[in-house]
Amino acid sequence: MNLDFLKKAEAAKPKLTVKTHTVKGGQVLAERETVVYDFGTHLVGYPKIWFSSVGAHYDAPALIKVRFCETAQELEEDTSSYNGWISKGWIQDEIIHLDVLPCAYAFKRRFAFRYIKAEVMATSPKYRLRIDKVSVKSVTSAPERIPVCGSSKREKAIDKVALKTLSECMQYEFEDGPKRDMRLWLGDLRLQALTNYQTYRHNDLVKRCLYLFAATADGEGNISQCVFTKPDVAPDDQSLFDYSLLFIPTLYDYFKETGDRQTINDLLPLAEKQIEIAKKRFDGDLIKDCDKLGWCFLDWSLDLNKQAGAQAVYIYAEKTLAKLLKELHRDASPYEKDVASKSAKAIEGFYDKERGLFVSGKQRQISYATNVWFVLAEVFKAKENALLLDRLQACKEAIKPITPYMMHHYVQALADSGNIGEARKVIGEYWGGMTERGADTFWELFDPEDPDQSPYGGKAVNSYCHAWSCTPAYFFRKYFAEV
Ligand code: RAM
Repeated sequence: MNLDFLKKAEAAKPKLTVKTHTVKGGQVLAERETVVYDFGTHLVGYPKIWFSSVGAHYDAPALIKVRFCETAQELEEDTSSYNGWISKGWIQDEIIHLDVLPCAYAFKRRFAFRYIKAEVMATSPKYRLRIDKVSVKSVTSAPERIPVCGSSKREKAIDKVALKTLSECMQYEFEDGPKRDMRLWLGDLRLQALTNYQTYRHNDLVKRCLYLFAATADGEGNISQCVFTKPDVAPDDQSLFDYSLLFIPTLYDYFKETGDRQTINDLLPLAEKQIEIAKKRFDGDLIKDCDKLGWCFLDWSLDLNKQAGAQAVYIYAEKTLAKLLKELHRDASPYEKDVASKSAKAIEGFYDKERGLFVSGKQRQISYATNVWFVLAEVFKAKENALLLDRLQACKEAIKPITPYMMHHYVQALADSGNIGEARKVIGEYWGGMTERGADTFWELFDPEDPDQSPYGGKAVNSYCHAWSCTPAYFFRKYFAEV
């Protein structure tokens, strides 16, 4: 652990703003009866419920099941049937005993929710349970309010939800999702930081997160995919090829925004290290494929082949590093040379001239992920890229994005290749698809063709307030000037 970097991260730790929200109770419930409280919007915080008994003196503990839901659909889900590959522990169901009545039960966990559903599992024939009041102390490190923008009702609704999504994920760190995983992930951080620069401008929080990744890099400079902060700061034991490389643009964007030379001087060597480490995955100038799920992320689609997309992310990151070095008046030529040879080899190895699209893996798979990253890497010029994206749109077999994370990159690719109109349309349709389904915050996954998607083997652990989906607030302010 680099203690100097850790110190700098801790010095930038924010204070949280706490707000109390209360809903009135008064409901009297017998066994097996339920009640739902709606707080009107998504909250991240610590709930408390006031209970009392009605009837004779209570003569047995009350047993209650309390469920916290980010969306109304979750209220009716059968969470007990979830058997996926990530922990059931994320499901926001609590079973509590009340031994003394009346009482105020304060939940120790922090929850992310709009709705609270309480179901009485047991009282006794002598008494019924009354819920007198429910309150929540919500927490965020985002400053109070940002005016909503957008030039239509739909855009305004999208922007409002995007701003809310980001502020809910702004805690002591930029969290990926306040329900799950409640921690700092590099790919998410990059998009949160971009949106933050256009909105809350809490730049010290970005700085803290950059130093947290840097402090926890291993002896060789491997940056982990995510960082734990409780009970102590610690890295995850895995890295993702693309996430580690995205440390470079995250640092570059931070520098462009703040001009903070000190942070750059501290972290630039680590940024350069990421290229050196990533290079080991290449055979000459072509990246080797790998069938291990999670060697490289790009998107949550489990069928996605990552080989070509990974090479594109490498080129993108190395180009950004070269740009940064030049701005600092340092020698970027070795990186520029490498970019040129890796780009030429990528065209030779992955570009299907007949189809006019990049393909990936032995199966020559076509996907949005692969092609979008080649557009972002600017392997071709903007005009050619615009045509490539047209062909991609027309290609029926292309694997589509299933996360707002990948969708963000698609919209960015459209904007970079000059098709602002289409970028805006995609935001309206995709993110609008979520607001029109009642989203208060944007979801981790959204596949309009399959709303029940989950890469985890069950929706019960899906997160419905997910950092990487907040970027319409960035696009609106950065690209759609008139809004
Ligand atoms: C999910 C996390 C996070 C993402 C990784 C790759 O489990 O929620 O948002 O960055 O996967």
